[in-house]
Amino acid sequence: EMEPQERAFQERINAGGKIEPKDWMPEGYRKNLIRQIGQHAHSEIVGQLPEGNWITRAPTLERKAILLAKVQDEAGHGLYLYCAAETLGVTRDDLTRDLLSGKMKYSSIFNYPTLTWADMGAVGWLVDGAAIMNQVPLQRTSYGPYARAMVRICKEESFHQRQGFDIMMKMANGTEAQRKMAQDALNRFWGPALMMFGPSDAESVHSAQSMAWKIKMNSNDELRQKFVDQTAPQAEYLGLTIPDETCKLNEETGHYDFAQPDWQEFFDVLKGNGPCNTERLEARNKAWDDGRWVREGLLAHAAKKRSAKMA
Ligand code: FAQ
Repeated sequence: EMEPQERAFQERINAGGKIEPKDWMPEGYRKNLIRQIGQHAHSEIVGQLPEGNWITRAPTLERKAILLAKVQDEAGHGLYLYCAAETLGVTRDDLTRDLLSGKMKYSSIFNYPTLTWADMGAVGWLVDGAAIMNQVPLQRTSYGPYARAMVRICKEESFHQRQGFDIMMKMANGTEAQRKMAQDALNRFWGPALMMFGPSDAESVHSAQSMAWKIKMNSNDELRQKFVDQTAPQAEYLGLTIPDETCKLNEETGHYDFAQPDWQEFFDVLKGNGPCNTERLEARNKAWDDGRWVREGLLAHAAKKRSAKMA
């Protein structure tokens, strides 16, 4: 039986109302949002690393400027999301500490290496493509600050997806070596991109409650299917082959059939055993340690200003 306060809260959500920071909310709602928004923010921050790896090696000045802008956008997304999480009573320092210690998760996808320039195409096309599929519905999520952060993030993600597809077009229609590189990138990123939507609905721990609270608007399997339906025709347009022989349009359902990714690999990556987990956490810890003098300098400057004002 729900308490009257909780019932009113649920009714407001059912009616499409927004919950704002100072409103009453169940502790579970607050905790679940901190978890999801925090992980989302960490994904944006760690997500800079695979592409940051190629900024110095982009093939032209134009490609370099575009990639640099895209990676900076991801940093910005992380910051809006940390701000959204802070409205729930955690600090950015708390969240950062839990990322750096490995206690909090970030998206599994960023634990895979980016081996060639074509990977910049595959990441933009598939990873940002999957991110948008998940984030467009989140613009209608019940928590106001999260929903509003999503509006701007989605605009930027659309540009990211387009720039990735543009790289894939160039590579797929380039020399034979370039076409092979594009196909190889698709082969490596297909499964991990499908994993971005989370485990199957049957295995998803949070989906039922998150959907009732509209923290999540769709189930993991629903969004994964939409992603395949959108992406399969794009692969065909590029003249590339999805590494799944069963991936075909099913005339009866109107959807593409597809094989499940390797879920054992997914759970291994979540446990910290993916190809780049250690490297990613080391890079973030090093950035935090190397930035200590900046934080200390800013704090010292603020303290000096405060005491000057008091004098
Ligand atoms: N990776 O019960 P569920 C981006 C965990 S886009 C790692 O189904 P939930 C943009 C899950 O946390 C990527 N962990 O979980 C970009 C839970 O563990 P916990 C970020 C995963 O939350 C592009 C457990 O498994 N986007 O960064 C993953 O209901 C290019 C059970 O799973 C978002 O975060 C995974 N793939 O559904 C940046 C979007 N999947 O916490 C740079 C918002 C599941 O109990 C370059 N988040 N887990 O220990 C969501 O929509 C949801 O959180 C899901 C997962 C759909 C990701």
